[in-house]
Amino acid sequence: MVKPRCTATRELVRLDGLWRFATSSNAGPQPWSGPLDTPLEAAVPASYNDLFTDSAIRDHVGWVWYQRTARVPRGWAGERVILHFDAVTHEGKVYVDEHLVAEHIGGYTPFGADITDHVKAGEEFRLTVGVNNELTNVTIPPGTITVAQDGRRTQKYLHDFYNYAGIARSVRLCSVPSVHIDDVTVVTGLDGATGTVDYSVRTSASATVRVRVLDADGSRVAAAEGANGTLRIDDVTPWRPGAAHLYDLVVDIVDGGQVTDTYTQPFGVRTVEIRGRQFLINGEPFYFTGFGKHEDTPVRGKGHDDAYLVHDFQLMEWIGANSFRTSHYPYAEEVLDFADRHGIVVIDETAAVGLNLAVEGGLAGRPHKPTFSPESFNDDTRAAHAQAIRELIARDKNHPSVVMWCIANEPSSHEDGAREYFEPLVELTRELDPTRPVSYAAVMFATYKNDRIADLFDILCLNRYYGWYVATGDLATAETYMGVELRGWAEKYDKPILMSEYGADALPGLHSVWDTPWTEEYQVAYLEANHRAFDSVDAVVGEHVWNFADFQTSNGIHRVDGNRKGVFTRDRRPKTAAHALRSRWKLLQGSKPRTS
Ligand code: GCB
Repeated sequence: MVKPRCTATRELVRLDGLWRFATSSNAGPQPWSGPLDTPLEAAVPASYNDLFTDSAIRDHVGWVWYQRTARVPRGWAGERVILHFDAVTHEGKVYVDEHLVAEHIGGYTPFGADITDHVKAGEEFRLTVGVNNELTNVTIPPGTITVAQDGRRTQKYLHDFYNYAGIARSVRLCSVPSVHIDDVTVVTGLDGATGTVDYSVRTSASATVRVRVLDADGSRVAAAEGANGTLRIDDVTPWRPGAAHLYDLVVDIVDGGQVTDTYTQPFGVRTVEIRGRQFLINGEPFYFTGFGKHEDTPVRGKGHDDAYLVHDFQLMEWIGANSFRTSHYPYAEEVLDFADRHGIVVIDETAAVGLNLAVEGGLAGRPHKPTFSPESFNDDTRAAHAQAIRELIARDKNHPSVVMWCIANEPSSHEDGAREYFEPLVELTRELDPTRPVSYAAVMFATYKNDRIADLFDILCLNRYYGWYVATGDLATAETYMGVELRGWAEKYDKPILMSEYGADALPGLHSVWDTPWTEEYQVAYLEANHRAFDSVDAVVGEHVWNFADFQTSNGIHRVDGNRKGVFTRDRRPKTAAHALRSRWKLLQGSKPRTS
């Protein structure tokens, strides 16, 4: 499925705006069978949780219903009509009038439905969408539902961000010709000054395919006929971090001299490679500076917002960040398109966060149930995880900004069963995309001594909180621990190491002359101590601070209106640490600091 685009043969109608809304308790037994009888309206795109003042809606566990009417443009007679959802979190059921037209599980990847047989050009239809936020041991991410003593259903999950749900990204009605382009894949290489572009096009029926490559000024730089092939671009301008350059691959289906479908796929020419302990982009060593982020803003929750998109990228540029990780789920496609156009490097993550029963037990010092077992995370969990990987790569394979896949955050990789669980998933990822390195972000309980899966991956991504969860308030010890650990991983695995998380909470306005956790000064000193350790180890190829901005979590005694490890506040104001990071990163400019 290609991303919906308006082209000479395809049109789009956006269905964003206000939709009627009700939780299952107020929606009647068959909410799709007629107009939803409700006083509430919800914004799309947005998570629904923070829109209303009623905590019964915010904390609702189960189905909610959205409804609106839509009209098929009268000019679409004879075309296929497709409904496209960028994300319905976590499970969606779509009805056109009384007909169930799509079901999808997985809250951060797109899906569509061909509704041609249920609608007529020029006429209106009723569109009802059921959205379910339930997380179980076989969903990605996982969670559990319990029933409280008073009968309320409540949800627990193993990840540290609020379980926002709803229609968080755009909904579109699209027209496509009956014989159409279904999928386009582009893989690029560099051969001296020439760019190579291996392309492959899938069509809905057998058809004659023509392709051409246009440079940014519209000039044609290569062309070919056939559904697969290799194009060569002489004097290519590569896509580089900080200096994006995009070409367009224009794909046409031609029938009797007429173009019957046309689709434009932007791409950049660049290579990614791991050589020894280095991470190379276009053959040059790259040092990552940036953040683990979240899609999280006041009121909208995880709803995509172009204004925050622009502002967040401005702040990243201001601070000298050249990259970020889509922790802990695939972000809206608009974010990756923007990164492509602005030369920001992306580590693209699945929503497999929380495959770990050791974290809670470990922090409380309690024994825990085995993480990988038939009762907890089992073959069905792995099947859901495999599907999440397939959908992520299918959606994001053509983005030059995406330089690596991260298939899980903090799984219990030191436990029995971890290797059996992960080996087939790593194989699957490599099969689907042999061109990008594969990683996972390792939890602190998985050390270089006991981790069981690191050798399966291309690079070591470490989440470490020395000076915060460990050696709290003692930065000298934290620095020593960090250095020892880094040297341990580097010697054992001889692979590059990316610090994929390190960070300390800070409450803006809280100050101290001593090393006092939660103060702005402590956040700065914490980062400096960690940086000294990173700079002393050659294998470290980058640093992603946790987190770009404060974000909402479920309630907990370690959280003060959410997680406060942001370098920016939730409304994107800089804490003192932002200025300190800026001084360091503006000097680095994508190169490793030269020390010893
Ligand atoms: C982690 C997790 C991240 C949390 C963070 C924290 O290791 O990967 O999701 O938010 O720690 O602040 O505890």
